[in-house]
Amino acid sequence: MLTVFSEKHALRNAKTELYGGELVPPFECPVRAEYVLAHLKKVELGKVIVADEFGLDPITRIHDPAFLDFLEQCWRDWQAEGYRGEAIPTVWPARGMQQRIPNHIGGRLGYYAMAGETAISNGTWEAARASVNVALTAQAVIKNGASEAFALCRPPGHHAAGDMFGGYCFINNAAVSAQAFIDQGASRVAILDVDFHHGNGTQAIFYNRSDVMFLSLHGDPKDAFPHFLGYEDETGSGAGEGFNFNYPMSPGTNYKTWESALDDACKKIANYSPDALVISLGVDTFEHDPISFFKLTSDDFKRYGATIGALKLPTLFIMEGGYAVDEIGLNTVNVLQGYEGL
Ligand code: Q9C
Ligand code: ZN
Repeated sequence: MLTVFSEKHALRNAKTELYGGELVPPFECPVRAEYVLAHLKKVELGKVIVADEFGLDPITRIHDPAFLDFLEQCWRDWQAEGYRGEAIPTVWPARGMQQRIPNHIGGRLGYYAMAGETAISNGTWEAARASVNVALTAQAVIKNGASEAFALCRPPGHHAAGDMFGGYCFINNAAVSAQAFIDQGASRVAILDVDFHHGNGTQAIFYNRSDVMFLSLHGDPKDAFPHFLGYEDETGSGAGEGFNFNYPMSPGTNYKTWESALDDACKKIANYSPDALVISLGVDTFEHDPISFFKLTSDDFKRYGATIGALKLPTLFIMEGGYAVDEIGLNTVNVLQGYEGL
């Protein structure tokens, strides 16, 4: 399988994440991508190519231009205030409050943020742009006839909505790629999100559409981030009714339970008969992930890769989460090798 990569991922190198009331080194860190790259080279998964530049047009098909301007300018505006730390929101337009976009960077941060753990700092915008270019390059490989490709994206994307960042995500790489398939003539695209966390951004983006089906297997929002989306009764709205499927699962969920959800999701995908399948591939379902509560083993990743491969659809794998960095290479590549029947 071909991999697309960009060294510019390393520009996303925040020093702080707000976690448990402390500022800690971010779980979503540069070595994640380096370890995945090292492991796929070690097992000779296939060629690695560098991302092309796609510009803003495919991104604005999904994201609000004012939101993109905010991401681009945020660090500069934050520094201009004279603040000494990284840009972290501390105020939100909560229930009963105005949904107007303020001038002050502190207000704009809160307006566009879905959560407070994700600091914006120097290079964040450039890395997020490189990440979506990685996804779009891999998407083009499939459009040009390949049956699969792996976009080694970093930073991840699935928590980012049209005008919202957070959960370590800024630009929704999976959504931009799915939209690119549609814009290039696909009638239907399915996005299967196997990251531990619910793909709230991707769900929100396609919630009222029937041309992009969204299915997510994740920690029950009652117990897991992002807490405020991802329930089973969220099935789509308007034209999108019946094209959104959530599989929330409890703390301690093992492969047997997780696999039944995957099998059900795969049946729905097969019935939908999409022109392309996008996998939001997070490996934070791993038993030793530091911030998650599923119990998948490294071998389980190979097993479910094979299940996805059995769909026999053009498949674009997009890297999302996974924070057990020592095993992130093995677990990610196991999915890709399982898919290839290895
Ligand atoms: N106690 C992705 O995997 N913090 N984002 C959760 C857990 C945010 C995860 C706190 C987790 C975001 C792409
Ligand atoms: Zn995740």
